[in-house]
Amino acid sequence: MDGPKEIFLKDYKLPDYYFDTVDLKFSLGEEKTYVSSKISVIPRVEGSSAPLVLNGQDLNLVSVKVNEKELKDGDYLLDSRHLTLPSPPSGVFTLEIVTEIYPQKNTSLEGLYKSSGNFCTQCEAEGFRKITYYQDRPDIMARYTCRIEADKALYPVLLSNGNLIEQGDLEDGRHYALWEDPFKKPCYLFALVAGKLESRDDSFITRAGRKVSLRIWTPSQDLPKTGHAMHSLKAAMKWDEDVFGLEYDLDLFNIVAVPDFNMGAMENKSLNIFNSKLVLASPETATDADYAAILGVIGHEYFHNWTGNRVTCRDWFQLSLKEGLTVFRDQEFSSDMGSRTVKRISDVSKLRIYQYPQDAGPMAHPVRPHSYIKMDNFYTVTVYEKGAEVVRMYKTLLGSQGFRKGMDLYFQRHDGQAVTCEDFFAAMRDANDAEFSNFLLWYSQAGTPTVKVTSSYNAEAHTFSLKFCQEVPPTPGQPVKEPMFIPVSVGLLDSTGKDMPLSSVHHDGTLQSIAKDGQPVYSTVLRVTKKEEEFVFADVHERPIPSLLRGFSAPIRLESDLAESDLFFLLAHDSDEFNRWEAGQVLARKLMLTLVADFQQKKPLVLDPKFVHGLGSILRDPSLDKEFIAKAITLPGEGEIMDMMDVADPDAAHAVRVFIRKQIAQELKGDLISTVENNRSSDGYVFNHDNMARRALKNIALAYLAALDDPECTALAMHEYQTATNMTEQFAALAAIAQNPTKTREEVLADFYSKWQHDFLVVNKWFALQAMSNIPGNVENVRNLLNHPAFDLRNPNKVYSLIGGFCGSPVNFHAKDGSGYKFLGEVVVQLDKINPQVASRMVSAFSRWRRYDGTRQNLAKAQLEMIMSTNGLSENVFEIASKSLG
Ligand code: 0A1
Ligand code: ZN
Repeated sequence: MDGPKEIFLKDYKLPDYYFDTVDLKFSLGEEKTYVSSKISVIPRVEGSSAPLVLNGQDLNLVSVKVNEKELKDGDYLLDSRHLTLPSPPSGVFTLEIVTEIYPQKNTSLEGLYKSSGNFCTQCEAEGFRKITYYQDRPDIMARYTCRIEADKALYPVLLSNGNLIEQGDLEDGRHYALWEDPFKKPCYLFALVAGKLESRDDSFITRAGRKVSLRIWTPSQDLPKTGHAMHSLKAAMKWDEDVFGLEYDLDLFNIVAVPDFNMGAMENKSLNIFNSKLVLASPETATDADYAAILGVIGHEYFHNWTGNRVTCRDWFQLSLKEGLTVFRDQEFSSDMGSRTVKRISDVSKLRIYQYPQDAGPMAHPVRPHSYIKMDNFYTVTVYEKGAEVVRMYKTLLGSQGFRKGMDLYFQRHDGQAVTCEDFFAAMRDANDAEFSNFLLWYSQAGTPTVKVTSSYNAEAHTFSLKFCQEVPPTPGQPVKEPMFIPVSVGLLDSTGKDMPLSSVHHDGTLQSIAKDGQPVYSTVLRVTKKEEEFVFADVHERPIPSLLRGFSAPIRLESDLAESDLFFLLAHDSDEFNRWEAGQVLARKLMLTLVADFQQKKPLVLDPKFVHGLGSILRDPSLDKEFIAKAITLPGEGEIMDMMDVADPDAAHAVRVFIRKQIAQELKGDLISTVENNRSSDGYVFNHDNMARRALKNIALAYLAALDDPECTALAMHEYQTATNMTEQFAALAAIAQNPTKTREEVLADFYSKWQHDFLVVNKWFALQAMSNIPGNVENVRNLLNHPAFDLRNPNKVYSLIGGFCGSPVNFHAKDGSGYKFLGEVVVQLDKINPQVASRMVSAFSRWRRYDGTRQNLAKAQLEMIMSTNGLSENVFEIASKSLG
């Protein structure tokens, strides 16, 4: 067998053949399934006789016909990955292929597979080739019909993309449905579902007055839990009309929830398939975080109808064209439905916790990668979240209206096409007559830029200078970088904490006016484009405190020369709420790093009272949003602190975090207790900002208190657990109690399981909570949970909860005896045989092994080597493991 092949962006070639129409027929069976496809093929260049190469994997070829004539063995070439017609007819021709497949044995969950007895598909990125031989690439856009035939009693519901145009009964208890999708699409957007499902039905009237039927399909017992998903869908449809002028384009929109799914959800044209976790919710079983995730992901998949489906990607390197843009759109949607500041804080935290480490490790890749072995490995936080930051920067630079003009032009130019990131850039530029060509570096250079800022005030000249110096670190394959185009949003605070009016700035030898229409502005976006650059504000009548990178205007690491007192000042006064939070985080990170050094030198740990005082005033400030307070009093995680150390020390980072939490709990105990008491639910669960904010604040206060592990606080946590009427508060109380290795912990965990064992989504939370625990020696407990009757390696959600959760524990995954690494190594090998995509996500936990001390390095490296030496390793795991070692 050939070794895994790397595919490069620079090798992209237009296809030799296009497909115009594709008629699919599925005959679904328990033993085998037949798939027939009839494709009208059009050569790109008239008269071309280039070979036609089709992708195929794990298929049994039954027959191939060209222009209705069956081909014999020698007329085509077949290998384990391709079916090639060496000399197809010149001109337009018809190609008919029949394959036999075995969905019931498909544990990879790509292609056609079974989940809880129902058939469903997952074709992105390259799963369609597991259904039939095809040019499995997104620039092949065709019009599809799909006829599904199956046993009527077992599979009463038959769904595919587009409109249902015919259905009826057949012999032997079978029936069929014929679907037609009027829109051209790439095969990754094809979907089929067949099963015993029922739907919650609703409708949406578009702004043009068209009625769209909305259906959410689940097994009947889950239907009551689909109300929030339906509400989210309708809100998303309305929002896209209001904000982007984008209307839904068919008369039917289906969502199907399945329990076995590798990712969150999939935007197949008019037939979105979702991981059940992102559809099903009730106050008793789902937390506020689940409700928020459902809102965001329902929005995300719906928004793909325009950004992804109507305009799609030319090739998989362009993935961020649809994903970065659609994440940006779902972030904005969620912001508009809740609190903009809190949403921004959550998104930036996610970027810092997951994307920055990726950008600094062996898997670092640009938002548009240059190469891949398995595309599945590039559905990453870089492509999604950093990609969304890149889209956000267009908006920051061009303003809301300019951004909208760019979007309009993008659709005007490219509706129905498969395009590139340059096409998006060009639409933004041309719609605004903008000049920002080196902005494209955001797509091609990996690594998080570091920007150092030094400030100085000239009291005589009344000028205030900001000097920027940027550095983009080397990443695999990119040793030297060019300076990036970085929008830095800035405001200047006066000594009372108010924003100063900004009138003009000296830059590049010219004095530029900032004021708009003669009116002063209070925040401006500086365009930092060089390695070193200075901006000098004029007419600044007192020494200001600069508020830099407001709203996190670029995905960079900012290092400023602000003094501790300046940060406390910003924390108390900045009109940019994001930066208030950020000032607190900068202070916390500095403090934690100092204490880590003390811990390593075995010095006694002492907490700076100014810090506790700062948190205390935030906690007590009635003018602040409660969810903002909850975010502001949450300490950076161990990961973020380890990220800032030369050699990551999980034990020190964890010990320091625990120490600070206990200290804060001790010193603010009275305030924290009243926070819990004053924020209990008075009536039923409502999913809106005020109620979520109240619960968030109550829950964090309880978590602090329970860290003290004293009888009073444990009793309080027990009381909250027992009296909770919703999962948000019940689970938070359980988690609070479970911090400490006590008998109460064991009892409450057992109680929770016995209450919820019938609900697999709740049981997954229970697995995750135990897996993530930092209780010493937890590896053994997690190992035992692998054999728990509710656990199953074939279900990705369970793996993400238990194995993924475990890898998030600084103490146990990184246990110095190597027991955590050994556990993960063994699981990855086992899992790879079942589901390579999920296995490769798990193996990524090893990728930053070089960040740790020598002992840990050797132990982790040994596991990676063991994995690499495994027979029959998948390409997915091979790519991550080999790049991690390389
Ligand atoms: N396009 C989907 C996510 C998705 C990607 C890959 C998958 O299989 C490898 C499945 C789903 C989204 O962005 O929602
Ligand atoms: Zn997406």
